[in-house]
Amino acid sequence: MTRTLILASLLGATVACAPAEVDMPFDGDGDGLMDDVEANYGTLPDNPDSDDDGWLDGEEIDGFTDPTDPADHPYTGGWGIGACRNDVAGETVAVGSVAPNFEGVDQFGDTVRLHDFCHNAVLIVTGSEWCGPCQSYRSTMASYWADYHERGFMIIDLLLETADGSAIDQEALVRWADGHEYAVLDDTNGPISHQGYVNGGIPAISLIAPGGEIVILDGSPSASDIEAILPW
Ligand SMILES: [Ca+2]
Ligand SMILES: [Ca+2]
Ligand SMILES: [Ca+2]
Ligand SMILES: [Ca+2]
Repeated sequence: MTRTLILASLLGATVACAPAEVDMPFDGDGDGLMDDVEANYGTLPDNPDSDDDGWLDGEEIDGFTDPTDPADHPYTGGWGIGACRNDVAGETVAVGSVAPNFEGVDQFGDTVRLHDFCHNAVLIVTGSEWCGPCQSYRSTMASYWADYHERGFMIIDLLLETADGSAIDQEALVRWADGHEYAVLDDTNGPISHQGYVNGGIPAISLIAPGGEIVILDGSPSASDIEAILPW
């Protein structure tokens, strides 16, 4: 077959296939979800961000968040959410029990939920700005983060009070995070910490395994304690 004939037959094949392509799956709004599956998720095929929360419908499905709920979206902090987020049955705050879910506002203004990190080993640290040992412990957290973050390790740092003992605001969260990449949450008056995470002084440190079981409560988790439960 000559080159011209091959070309002609290729062109012919293209023309012959054209009518079928009308029914091919198509992502009309460019959000990563094909038109014909958007209905399955309750999203709109002509709107890339159906709930107007700033995250594309496809990004939300990939990130295990609800593309129809503006209060639920991937984290600005970039922390991955586990597919198991809604399957964790919280029990009580006690060693050997599955930690109940909690939520608090982070340094980016997002609401962070513990069970979103059901696939991670999670270090929970409670401190206050006025507390010297809490300030010192941040270098330990930074070290753990650098060593283990890539292996499924998460830190949730709960902040109770500012340096002068007043309530935490967004500025205080950003100041305390100081560029660190883990989550720092407003825990003014201790709605989270006082569920059982602080039983004496601060910093109070607990360790939760993937799946949500509390392995150390208000104790002194070591690097080897963390390594023993890293998911990957
Ligand atoms: Ca789409
Ligand atoms: Ca859409
Ligand atoms: Ca969205
Ligand atoms: Ca959403």
